[in-house]
Amino acid sequence: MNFLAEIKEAVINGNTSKVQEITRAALDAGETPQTVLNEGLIPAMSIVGEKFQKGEFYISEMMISARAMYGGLDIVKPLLLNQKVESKGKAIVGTVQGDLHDIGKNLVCMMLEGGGYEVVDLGINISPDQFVAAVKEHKPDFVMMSALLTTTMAYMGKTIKALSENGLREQVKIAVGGAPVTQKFADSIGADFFASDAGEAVTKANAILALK
Ligand code: B1M
Repeated sequence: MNFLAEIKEAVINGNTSKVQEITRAALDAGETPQTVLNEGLIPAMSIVGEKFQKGEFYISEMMISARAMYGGLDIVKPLLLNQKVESKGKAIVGTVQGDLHDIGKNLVCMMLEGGGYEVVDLGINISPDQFVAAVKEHKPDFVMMSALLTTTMAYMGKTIKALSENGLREQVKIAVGGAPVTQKFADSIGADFFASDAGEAVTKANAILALK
């Protein structure tokens, strides 16, 4: 079995120490941190989701796998952040109200930091009012929202509405993402852009800044 397949298996099995051991071995053998992340750690969580959907995994097992993924992330994160360049702009990032999923949101924060952005991570279960307060306090260039549940996606639109009602909409560029989110949905709620993954959140933010 190759390293990436072994990482996936260890994440699925929720074996944090094994994930860390193989992640280190993979990096020592010359795999890049991006490959370990994008072809090992992230796809493992998709398989975990499929198992949950099929009834093969309970929530407790999803949580244990998430913890194991974080074990690998702890190792690759400093390597990805080493590629840091000068500060480009500020982004506030949060998972929307009612939603507790944070892995994708944390990856977005990590890639933004690695891409030279100042990041204010609001955390999970962030209400429209909390986003509004954060925009007033931090005056960011970007507001980035993550949602993993079809039921919580609606809070993205509610947050944009709340920003408009508070006269803040034109001060920020708003980006949305997360597994159930699509370009069509982003357009329907009036977001400035949709990013399908954390890397795209950075490249699209860069493109917007270049236009300013
Ligand atoms: Co949950 N969960 N979960 N879960 N969970 C999903 C999302 C689900 C698809 C599983 C399934 O049924 N197949 C399903 C949602 C169904 C739906 O609504 N369509 C689901 C469910 C139902 C639930 C509960 C309701 C289960 C229950 O209680 N009955 C519950 C809800 C809790 C809540 O939030 N209120 C729940 C709970 C949990 C755990 C707590 C156990 C755990 C989360 C742990 C944590 O985050 N710390 C968990 C997990 C781990 C998952 C799966 C298995 C994995 C999610 C993940 O981390 N993926 C997930 C299945 C799946 O997604 N296939 C599932 C890896 C991550 C890197 O991907 O977050 O998509 P993702 O991020 C990507 C992109 O989407 C993008 O970048 C990342 C890649 O670079 N991206 C952005 C994300 N946010 C972005 C923001 C941006 C840009 C890009 O801003 C611009």
